[in-house]
Amino acid sequence: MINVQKKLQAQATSFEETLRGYLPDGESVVAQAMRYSLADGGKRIRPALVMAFCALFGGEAEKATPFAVAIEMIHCYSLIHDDLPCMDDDDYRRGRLSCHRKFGEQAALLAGDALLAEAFGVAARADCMAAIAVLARAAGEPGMVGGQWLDLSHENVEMTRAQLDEMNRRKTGALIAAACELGCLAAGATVEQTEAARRYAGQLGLLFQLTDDVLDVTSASEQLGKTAGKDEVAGKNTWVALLGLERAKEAAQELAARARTEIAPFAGEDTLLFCLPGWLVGREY
Ligand code: GRG
Repeated sequence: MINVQKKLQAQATSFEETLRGYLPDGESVVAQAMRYSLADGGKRIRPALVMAFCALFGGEAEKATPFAVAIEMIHCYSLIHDDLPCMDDDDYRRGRLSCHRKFGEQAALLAGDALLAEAFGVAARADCMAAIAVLARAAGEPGMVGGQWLDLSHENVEMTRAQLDEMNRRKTGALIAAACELGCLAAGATVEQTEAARRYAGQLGLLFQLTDDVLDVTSASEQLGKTAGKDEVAGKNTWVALLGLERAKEAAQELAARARTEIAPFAGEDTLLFCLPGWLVGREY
């Protein structure tokens, strides 16, 4: 069994080295806010997925790098906007002040917008139109933005399990699925390989949000680096609200098992892709 946490941390350190070459170098407050939100912290799971799928299917790391950077830029933009007062309104992110608390709402909104634009510029360097389409769909209304709207528009309105799945598949799962698919594109994976990656990503995306919901209830703010216990206060639809804590934890095990089953024909038991679902079930941050 590999040590997933150690591997993710080592990959995050190496990715942050790469990311330095892509940071905006402007002096404006917006550029400072972009650097602040991109530069430090974060588990960097989405770039790790891009690189892992590229390697799994025999691609070269250099081909996947622009996609890894682009997807992390989109993720960081989403965190900036998610923390704004008109969204989920949080003062902390990754253990420090959220972007708008540090730089003001106007600069934070624009930093998020600029990161989204920059992400497409970086991805375009790989000269792959299919990748641009994957990113656009995952980030936009069919994906993350649409999922965020379902979340915000259903505060204090109870969802069914199907609606909860749909929200999570779009809000959190779409970007995770795009990361896996971009790795496949960078490697020139076959249709069969790409379809397996999509099925794995489908389980992983749901699992990722499920464990995020559990941590909101079970962890302290210091551990999470953001304010804990907010979901219930805000009347959010979460796995914990729908199933209760214990059943939610069981569902996490089920999703992890399904993700492993999907990837097992391609990735050995000592790989990050095989071990990541199990690590997510027990993650502490
Ligand atoms: C377009 C105005 C406007 C807003 C959009 C897109 C959006 C706002 C919000 C995105 C939804 C969102 C933030 C979903 C949560 C996904 C999630 C679990 C994030 C945490 O990801 P981690 O744990 O974070 O990977 P780190 O800090 O490790 O990178």
